[in-house]
Amino acid sequence: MRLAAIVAGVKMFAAQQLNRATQLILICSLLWIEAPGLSMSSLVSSQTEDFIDWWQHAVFYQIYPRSFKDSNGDGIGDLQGIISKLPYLAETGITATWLSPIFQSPMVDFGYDISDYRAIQPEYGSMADFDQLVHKASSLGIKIILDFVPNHSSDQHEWFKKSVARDPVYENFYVWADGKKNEQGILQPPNNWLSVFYGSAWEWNEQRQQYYLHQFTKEQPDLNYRNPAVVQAMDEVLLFWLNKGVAGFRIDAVNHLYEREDLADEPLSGKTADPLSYEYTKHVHTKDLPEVLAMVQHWRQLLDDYSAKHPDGVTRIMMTEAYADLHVLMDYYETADGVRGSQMPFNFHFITDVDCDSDARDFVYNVEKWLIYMPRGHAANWVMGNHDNPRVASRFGSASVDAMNMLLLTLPGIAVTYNGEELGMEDYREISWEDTVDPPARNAGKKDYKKVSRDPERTPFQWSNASNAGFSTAAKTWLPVNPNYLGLNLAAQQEAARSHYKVYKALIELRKLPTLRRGRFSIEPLSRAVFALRRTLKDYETIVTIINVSAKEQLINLTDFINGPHKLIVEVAGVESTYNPGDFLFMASSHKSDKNWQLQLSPFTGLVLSHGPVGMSAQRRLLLKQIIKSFNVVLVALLMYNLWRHKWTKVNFN
Ligand SMILES: [Ca+2]
Ligand SMILES: [Ca+2]
Repeated sequence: MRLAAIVAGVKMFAAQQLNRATQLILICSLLWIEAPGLSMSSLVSSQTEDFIDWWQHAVFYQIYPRSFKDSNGDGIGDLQGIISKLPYLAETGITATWLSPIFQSPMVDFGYDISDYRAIQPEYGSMADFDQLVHKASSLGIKIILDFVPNHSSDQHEWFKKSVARDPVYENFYVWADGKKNEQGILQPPNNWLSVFYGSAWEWNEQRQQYYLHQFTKEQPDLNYRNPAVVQAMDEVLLFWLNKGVAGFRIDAVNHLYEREDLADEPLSGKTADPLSYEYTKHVHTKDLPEVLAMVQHWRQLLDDYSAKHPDGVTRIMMTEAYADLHVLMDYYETADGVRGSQMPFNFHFITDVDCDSDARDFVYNVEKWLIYMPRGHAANWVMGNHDNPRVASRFGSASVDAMNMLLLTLPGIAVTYNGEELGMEDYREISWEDTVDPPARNAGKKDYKKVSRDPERTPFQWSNASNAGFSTAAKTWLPVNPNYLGLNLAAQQEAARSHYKVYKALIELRKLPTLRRGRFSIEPLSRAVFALRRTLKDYETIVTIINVSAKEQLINLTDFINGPHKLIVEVAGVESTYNPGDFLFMASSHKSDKNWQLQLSPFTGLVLSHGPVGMSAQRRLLLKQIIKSFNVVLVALLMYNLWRHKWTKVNFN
C-alpha cells in the first residue's frame, strides 16, 4: 500500500511538473528502494527486523570520571568535563556509557566508599551538573548507567555513624560481631575472614565495643542485607536515580553481598603462606552465597516494574560485577526455573582467561564457553577492559590493540570498552611510590606496590599533546599523565590517515549492519596462530573477522572457512595492516584449485572482511543507505508540497 501510494503520488506530481523521462527515473528509483527481494532493498528495510532492545547490541563505554576530563583546573576529572566530551562519544558512535561512582565520598577507594548515595561528590560537581549531563547525553542519544555500590558504604556515612552509636533504626545496618579471646585473653576478630585488600576483614570499633566486617578497606563497612530495612533503603536509592533519568546500574562487587550468618572460619586454600593475603583462604562463606541471586532478582523486578510504569518504554537494565564461576554467572541471567536477574552479568573472560601467551585455540574456547553456557534468549557481553585491570595494550601488547577491538566489536551481543581503549592507551606502570594512591597498592608497600597497583590503568585520558595531555590545566593532576601522551593521544589519531581510533570508529559504524546486529555466529581456530569468526544473515553480506594472535606473519588459506565466494572486501584493517579498507581480495576459482588463494596477516593483526550479496563494501553501502534515505525524504517532501498545492481531485492520471 505504501509503495502504491508513493508511486501514485509521484505520478501525480510528475504528471503536472515533469516530462516522461524524469517520471520514469523517479518511479524506478523508488521501486528500487522499496521493492522486496531486491538486494538493495535490504539497505532500507527495517520493518522485518527482529526486535533488538537498545542495550542488546550496544557498546557500553566505561568512563572513569576522575581521569576523563577536568573542566576547572584542579587536576581531577569532573561532570562538566564529561559533559564537554559527550559530543566526542556521540561522534565515535557510543550510545551508552557507564560511569564509575560520582557520589559523595571521602575517596579512600576513589568513590567506591560512598558517604551519601544521593549526593554528587563536590569535586565532581553538583546535582545541577548531573541533571545537565543526563539531559545533554539524552539529546545526543547516549544513555547513562550509574555505578551502584551496594555491598558497603563509607564509614563516614550517616548510617554507619548511627550504627556505631546503636541508634535503634540503624543498629543492625552493618555486620557487627563480638570478638573472641585467645588463650592469653587477648581479644581477636570473630573468625579468619580476610579483606580483598589484604589483612583481616574485621575492624574493632572502640565506641561500640564490637568488630564490624569490611570485605574491602576498613573504611568500607559491609552493609547487612539480612536486615530488610537495608534492602528498603537501597531500593529507594535506586529509585532516586531512576527518577533522575538514568537507564540502569552497574552493580559493584555483587557476589560479596552476603556472608554466612554463623561466622564459621573459611578453609585454607594452600595457595600462599601469607595469612593476611586474600588468597590464603577459600571464600566459601563470604562470596557467591545463594542469597546474592535472590537480591539480584529483587533488583531486576524493581527495574522491570519501573520500566513498565514509565511511558517512555525504555528498558532499565543492570550489569553485575562478579568475578565468579561460569555456572554462577549464568544463574544471574536466569535460573534453571526461569527467574531472570541481571541483563549483563559481566563476562570478564577476555581479562581473566586469555593473555599475550594465549594461542588461537585459547581465544576460540574462551568465546565458545560463554555462548555454550548462556541460557537461550539472552545477550552475550564481552568486557575488554576496566579500571581494575591492566589495559588491553598492556595485557596483549600494543600491536594487538586493533585486533582485540575487531574481536570485541564483531562478536554477537554487547561490547564493553574502558575509556582510552579506543586509542590503545597503555598502563603507566612506572608511577612512583610517592604518587601511588590505590589502596591495595599502598597496602602492599613500597617493594611490591607495582605488581598490584590499579593506578597504571587509571591515568588521565590522553586527549592531545597539550600539557597534561589536554586533560587538565592544573600544575599537578591527581594521578600523573602517562608520558607517552606526546605520541599517543586522540588528536593525533583523529588526524592520522590510519589510527587505532579510526579503526575503532569504523568498527562501531560496521556494527550497524543487520549481519552484525543479529546474524548467526561461528568461530574456529584455523591454526594455533590464527582464528576466524563468521557472522551470517540471510539476504545480507557475511562478515568474517580473522585474527593472528602470534608474533609471526601468517599465510592463511580461507577457502574452507569461507566456502564459495570468489571476491572478498576488506571492511576494516588495522594500523599496521598491509591491506586497506575497500580492497578487493580475489580467491582462485575452483578449476584453479592448485593456486589456492591466500591471505597474509602480519603479527598480532586482524582483518574484517565481507562477501556477497552486493559487490560493494558494507561501509560504502551504509553511506549509500544514508543518501537514499535523504533522497527519500526529499521526494516525500516534494510530494507533500504538491498535495498541498493541488487537490487529489484535480489529478489527471495519464
Ligand atoms: Ca575538576
Ligand atoms: Ca557483604
